[in-house]
Amino acid sequence: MERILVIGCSGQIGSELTLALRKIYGNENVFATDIKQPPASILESGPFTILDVLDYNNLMHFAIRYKITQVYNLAAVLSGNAEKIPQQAWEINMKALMNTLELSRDTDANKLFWPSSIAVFGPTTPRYNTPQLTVMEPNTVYGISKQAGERWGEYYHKRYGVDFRSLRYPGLISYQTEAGGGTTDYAVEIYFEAIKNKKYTCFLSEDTALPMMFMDDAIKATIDLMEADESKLSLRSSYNVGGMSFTPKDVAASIQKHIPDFQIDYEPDFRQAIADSWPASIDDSVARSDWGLSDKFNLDSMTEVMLTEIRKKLA
Ligand code: AKB
Repeated sequence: MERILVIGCSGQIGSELTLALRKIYGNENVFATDIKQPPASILESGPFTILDVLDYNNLMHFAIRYKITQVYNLAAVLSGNAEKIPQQAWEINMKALMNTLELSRDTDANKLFWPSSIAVFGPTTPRYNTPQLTVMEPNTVYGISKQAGERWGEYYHKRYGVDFRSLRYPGLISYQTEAGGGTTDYAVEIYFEAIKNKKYTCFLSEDTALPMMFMDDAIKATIDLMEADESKLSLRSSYNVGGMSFTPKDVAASIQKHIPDFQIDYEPDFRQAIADSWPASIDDSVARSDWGLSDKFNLDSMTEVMLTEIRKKLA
């Protein structure tokens, strides 16, 4: 019987992943935790505890007390916010990871999921169809922490047998919980603003292509990776996940198919330099052949779901 700890259940990924895990493993077996209150759907469907991943003693006592066997550690300061507080972001991102690696080594919570990101790549990386193995010289504090984290995960797997699994998420797009502090956030905000005000000022320039994925596909990929037979995993750093690739101009055109008078203008800020250092598209063939990564949504099918669901939510 699996007993799962989700750290960061109130965030963009956590709020949806927790519910998906509860459907599979049973509400009472998925322990949602965060330092802030989660949405009602999480509070009402199963256990929730305020827990700070940076407090190792508490974390360890929690895992032992509830006989945790798997951990999803989703706590992180994202790329845009991290550039405002580089030292703190480094400390938080690395300590959160190291505490869960130690937890997996010290207790029965041996299986650990930790999200990496396309931010591990940098300006010297091939920009199109970026391969799994390539030059990686990230120049953002978030990217440096994700790259170091991948190395630590692989190290704990080889040295201590921790069942570390990870995906390099592209920008994730969802209608449930808004993104917080990332460079790809525009691709979520644009849908909310299209419905609320029929206009959006984008903080990236119109031709900035980035890899993106609809949340349903990301949740499925995450659970598929965690459920994959160990023998199928040829790498224990982190798998490239491509999803789709589009620019702000492409999303605007996709929205205009449903809201013809939607308007967009562009005022690039400091996040433009971050986006310019990241890949435009990703080669995820290793994940596809190792454990069967597959995704369903393209830009137009995602736009349809986003607009329909946000309308319902705001009604
Ligand atoms: C961010 O923009 O910081 C994140 C990411 C791509 O990891 N969404």
